[in-house]
Order: sequence, then structure tokens, then C-alpha cells
Amino acid sequence: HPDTSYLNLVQRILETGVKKEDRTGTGTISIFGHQMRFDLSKGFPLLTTKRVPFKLVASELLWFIKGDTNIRYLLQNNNHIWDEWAFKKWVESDEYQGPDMKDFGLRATKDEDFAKVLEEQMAIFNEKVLNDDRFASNYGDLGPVYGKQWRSWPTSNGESIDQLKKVIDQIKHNPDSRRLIVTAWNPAEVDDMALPPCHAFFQFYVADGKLSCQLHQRSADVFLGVPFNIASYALLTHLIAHECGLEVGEFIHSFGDTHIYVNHLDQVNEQLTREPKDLPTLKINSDKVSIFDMELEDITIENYQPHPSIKAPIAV
Ligand code: UFP
Repeated sequence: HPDTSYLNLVQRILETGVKKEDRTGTGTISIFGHQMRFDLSKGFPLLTTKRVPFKLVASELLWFIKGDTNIRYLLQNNNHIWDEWAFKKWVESDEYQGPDMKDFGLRATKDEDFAKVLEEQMAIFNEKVLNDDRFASNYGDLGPVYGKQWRSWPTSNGESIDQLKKVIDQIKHNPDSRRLIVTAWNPAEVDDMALPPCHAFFQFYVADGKLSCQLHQRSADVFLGVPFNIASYALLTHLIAHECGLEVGEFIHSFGDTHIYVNHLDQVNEQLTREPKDLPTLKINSDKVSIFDMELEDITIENYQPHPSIKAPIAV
């Protein structure tokens, strides 16, 4: 069961992980290198030991697939998972004149008054990204993040490569290829990204009429990020299999720095006490074929009855 694999990873980190400082100043317990395998034919791996917001997974993935890097589309779909990263660029810009927002993520977890001020500033920011075109293009954009690298990786001669389109074409016409790869890790552009890609490199494999996918994730926030990342790549694999007329095989999730933030320990311990439930099923609108035509309404999850969600602060 996906929850068992996931909780085993949590357990492994708690038992063997080392304490390590990190960029955000929060502190983590981490291990280096881990792999989980999910058989997608046995149900959709949306964790059941806490609620994972599938709509947010789906709208973020469609945003990547569109090649979009501006949070406006996410906000239009009530998806706030990238807000902090865009907001960070805004408050660090010369144009920002509001209250001091240095280390806002960490401070908000420790100071309730500050958390209110932050919430107000973020609401103003979001409103401007939604309604002010100039502001949105300057500050809603996260730089050359996933969408740009997947759909228009810039080449040295000024052209661009649509990695996603190419890989789908290869899966259809050259399924035995060992080069079915998409990489978001572009060393020339990493410094311009609001957040360098965490899920950095993925490869497909076709055998027995089934499509499998393996992801290398360089950095993994096991409590908040990983449940999301599993669902996202499982969904991507389903969508591409759907387009290519293949069944789904496995999703293999490989990790680099795999960590639990020290302020997520109560949350993971709560989750460890919970029993996994039946997996939900994914439904894709059969009237549509291409992943590039899919919209949020075309993707639904059925029979998802998880344990309640567990809240935790995000490290920015
Ligand atoms: N992170 C994830 N999954 C994601 C994502 C971010 O786990 O999809 F976008 C976490 C990993 C890490 C932080 O805790 O965000 C990124 O920080 P860094 O760039 O320092 O690794």
C-alpha cells in the first residue's frame, strides 16, 4: 500500500536520519537516497492516512503542462501552493514599500501578530496578481521554473525545445527508447528561478503495453511535499499513458536529500498512528486524448475517503 511505503520512509528518517541545518533556518532530520515503487494498476497513490488536496495537485500539473510559470493561473483556480515563492520575489524587490517581510515564513510561525500582517500583505499581493496585468507579469512570474523547462527549454542558438511534446512523441513511435527523459534542472537558469526544481529529472519506460515513470527528486519535504509529488507524477503518468494508448505500469520515486522539518514532527507522529484505507480511482475524460487539451474538469478522483488533513507550516 502506498501509505505503508510512505510511512516506512517517515519511520526510516526518524530512526536513522541526521539533524541538519537548512537554507530556511528551520532545521531538518534527513537521509540521503531512498526509493519507493508504486504499482499504478493497483489504485491511484493518493495517500489515505491524511487528506491530500487532489484538485491542487491537478491544477498545478496542468499549469506545468501548459508551460505556464505565472501564479495567476493557479490563483484563478484557488491554488495557493506557490504564493510564498512569488511573494518572496515581490517583497525583496525595490518596488515593495510595505512592512518589513524579512524571513516572513519563519517569523509567521513564531509571532501571531506578524502572521496577521503577513496574511494581509499576501492578500493584497494576490489581488494585484489577479487583476493588474503589469504587476502580474512583473511579480506573478516565478522565473524559468518547471513549465518553461518542460515546454520551452532555451537552446544556445535562440530556439527552444518542447521536451514534453517530444517525449510523448517518442513514447508513441519509439517506445523501446532508453532516452525518454524530461529534465527541469537547467544549470544555466537555476539562479533565475524562484525555487530550483525539486522534482528535477524524470524518465519513462514502456514494456508489455504499460508505461512506467521514474522521478529523481533532489530535495524532498517528506511531510508537505512528497504526498503531493507522488500524486502529481502518478497523474502525469496516467495522462501520458491515456494519450499514448498504454496501460499504467509503475511510478518509481527516487530521492536525494530526503528530510522531515523539525516543526513537522508532531504531525508525522500523528500520521504514523493511522491505518491506511482503500485507494481511490482516477477518472480521465475519455472524450479527450491529448494531455495538452486536458482541463481541470476532465480529471476526477473517485472513492477517496482519507483520514482528515493535518496542518503544518511550510518552510520558505
Ligand atoms: N519541496 C518538495 N517538493 C516540491 C517542492 C519543494 O518537497 O515539489 F517544490 C521542498 C523540498 C525542500 C524545499 O524542503 O521544498 C526546497 O528547498 P531547497 O531548494 O533548499 O531544497
